[in-house]
Amino acid sequence: MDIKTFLKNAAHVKPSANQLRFLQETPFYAFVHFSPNTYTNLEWGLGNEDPAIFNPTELDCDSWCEAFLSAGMTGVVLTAKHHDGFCLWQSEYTEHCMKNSPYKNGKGDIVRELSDACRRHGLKFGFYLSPWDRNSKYYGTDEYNTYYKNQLTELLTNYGEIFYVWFDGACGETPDGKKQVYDFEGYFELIRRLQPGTVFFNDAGEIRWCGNEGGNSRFAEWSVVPKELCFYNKNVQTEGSALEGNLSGMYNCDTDIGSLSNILFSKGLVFSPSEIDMSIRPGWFYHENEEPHSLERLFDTYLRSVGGNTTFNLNVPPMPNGRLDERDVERLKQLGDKIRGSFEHELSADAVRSERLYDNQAEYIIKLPEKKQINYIVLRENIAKGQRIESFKVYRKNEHGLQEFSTMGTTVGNRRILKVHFTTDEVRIFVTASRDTADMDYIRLY
Ligand code: FUL
Repeated sequence: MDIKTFLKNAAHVKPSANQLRFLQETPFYAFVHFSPNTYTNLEWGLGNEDPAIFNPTELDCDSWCEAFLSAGMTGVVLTAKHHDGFCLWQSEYTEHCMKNSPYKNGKGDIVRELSDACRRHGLKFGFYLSPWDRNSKYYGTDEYNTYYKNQLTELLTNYGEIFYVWFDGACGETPDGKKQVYDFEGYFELIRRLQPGTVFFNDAGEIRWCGNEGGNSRFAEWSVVPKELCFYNKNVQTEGSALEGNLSGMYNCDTDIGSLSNILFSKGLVFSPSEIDMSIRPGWFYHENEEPHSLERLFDTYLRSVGGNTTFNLNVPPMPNGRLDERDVERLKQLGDKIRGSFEHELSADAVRSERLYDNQAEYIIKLPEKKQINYIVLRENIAKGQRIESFKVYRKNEHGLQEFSTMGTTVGNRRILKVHFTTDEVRIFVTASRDTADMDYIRLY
């Protein structure tokens, strides 16, 4: 296929209805790591922990939800089972679960408590079910896949609508060296059947890992990526360019995934947006001696994730008593206040926008009725039709005429937030390169 056709096709790779809803409704959500690790001060439990240690005597999931809402989050993802294999619900398939915790005399069900609380607060609920299981006697054999699917079925059928299932890729060995071959295709097929509206996270999934756990973002983040990289996403929408190449050695930690120079060698393209996952503290689980990250760091990560064409999954680990640490609650509230405060005054509401569209370039002119100080520019492409913009420049009018601001912008996609600082009554966004005619959903000035 010639390059022009390839480019045109790449510009029309579209999200599924589930992905689009996910991106629009849950750009920012909470991760909750809670397991026997909370009581042993570990990050990776061994699987031989006594279920009796798990006893969150003051658990109050409503207060978790209030804290998440105060940050502006719209969903919650709970570690229903981490690598230690302990299940936070009443599983029929193992004794290593809430049945043997003193909490509520063995009748406790944290998945139930949290999913109910989420519904009461208008938050979406999803879960993490670790495929790596250091407790299960089946681990390392075919039977384990059946065990895992049984647990997946319990979670997908007993707790109402699930917006997201987070599949960790970790795959450890048993003490005698057995490694599990995960039947991911089978797991995803089960989700499709039992909860057709769910989106799944996996290194090679419908939502993919950004490649680090420190909140780092890419210079240019594309949701349209080689199918070789997201091979569990079956929604392949274009053929490859037929150029001789091999991208299968690429990994999602690579700094550049979706750029033209890479996708030109792909065998086909899929729509798989990335998620930034990080913890509010250094560890995923609660450790008393750790402090939450600074507001500046979290807000900056928010701008580069939600405002950098990825979603933001921010972990907030409960304490052994089942409550959130006051320091984290306070930080979440500060973060929410900062986000709300930054995007409170939309200055472009009464602006006049005009546009000049060329083949693969475009110019958007936003004229304000009077001069205003602008701190943020937020752009969104009409992502339902695909991701197209490769690069853009920002100009603002001042007494010297139109002046270019700052460095070149890269991708836009679902949302690009630019931090600026100038006073003007006219802003121009010049799309310098696009894979097809740009289709800007909105440009907002704050
Ligand atoms: C990793 C796990 O090993 C960590 O414990 C944590 O759950 C993180 C979100 O994913 O792969």
